[in-house]
Amino acid sequence: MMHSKLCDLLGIRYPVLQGGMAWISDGKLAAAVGNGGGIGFIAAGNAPGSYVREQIRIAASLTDKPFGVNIMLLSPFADEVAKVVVEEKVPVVTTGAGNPAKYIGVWKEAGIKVIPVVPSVSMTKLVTRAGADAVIAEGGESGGHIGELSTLALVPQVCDATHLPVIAAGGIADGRGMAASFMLGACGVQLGTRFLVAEECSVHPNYKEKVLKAGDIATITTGKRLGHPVRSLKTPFSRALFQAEYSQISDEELEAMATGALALAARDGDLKNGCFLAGQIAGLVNRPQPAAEIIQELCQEAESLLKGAATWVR
Ligand code: TUI
Repeated sequence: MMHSKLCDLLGIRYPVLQGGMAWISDGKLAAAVGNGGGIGFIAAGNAPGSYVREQIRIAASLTDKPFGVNIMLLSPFADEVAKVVVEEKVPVVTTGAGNPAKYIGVWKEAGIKVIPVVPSVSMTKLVTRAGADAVIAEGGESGGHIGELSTLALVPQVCDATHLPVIAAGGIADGRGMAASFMLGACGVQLGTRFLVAEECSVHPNYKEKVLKAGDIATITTGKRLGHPVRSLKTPFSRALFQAEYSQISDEELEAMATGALALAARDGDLKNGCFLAGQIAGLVNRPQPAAEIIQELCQEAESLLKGAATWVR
């Protein structure tokens, strides 16, 4: 059975995290992942504290296993959500899209385990000093807001920069990715794209269909000009946004073009105007499955690969 120090730190059976996906990962998905032995995360995204509180209560009603909240630090509601997780006694918080240092003290005092996403060695060192419990080294293969480095280059450099447990993310959707991550020094993995098609994921069916049909070069990165690159599936919208970045239009107009597109994809399944965030590994995700089955399959594959690895050595 796959087991690591991350399981002991978080009180979970398998070292598998479901990544926070704005507008997508809710209390129902987080509970299903928890019941399957991993740990699920409710994505706060750009939502207010009241939404996050509601989803926390839904998750708590569906599982007695631990679950967490992912806080997107660019959100105007980040301060509000930071208080909600304390009030609701959420056991684990992951953060993304920024530096969480100013919250870490309060969260630690409340007994919350803090796991920031780090896109670089410098952010790894900063959050290690600030008191984080573990880090998620997320490579640019991921869907959504991404950093510069690929997972293969980032994970070992992050492992060398901190004594904390490192969770690998970005481009992982099966046991091969999980086994490779452990070889790089990680003691856990975080998956987004594969959980997007979990049966318990309530995203619009068109979104799932797009992920299931995606091939290897189905994604595109936009937002570089505005300083926050975002990976999504190619659609008429994302191609137009990509082209607009290299045109004369102002940053404000560009920003306005992108606003609301995430909700159009996740809630309405709008194939023309929606922004369908997904990782480069979407091409490998071909089957909807219950969350528990995804976790089982992932860990069994990784285990047999790691056990067989000795055949490479004489
Ligand atoms: O956060 C994510 N992925 C996301 S967030 C999101 S919602 C969104 N909405 C509007 C604009 C942008 C995003 C969709 N996908 N992943 C974690 C992640 N964090 N990736 C990269 C980072 C990151 C980047 C910079 C973490 C820290 C950081 O620090 C920079 C600094 O120095 O403050």
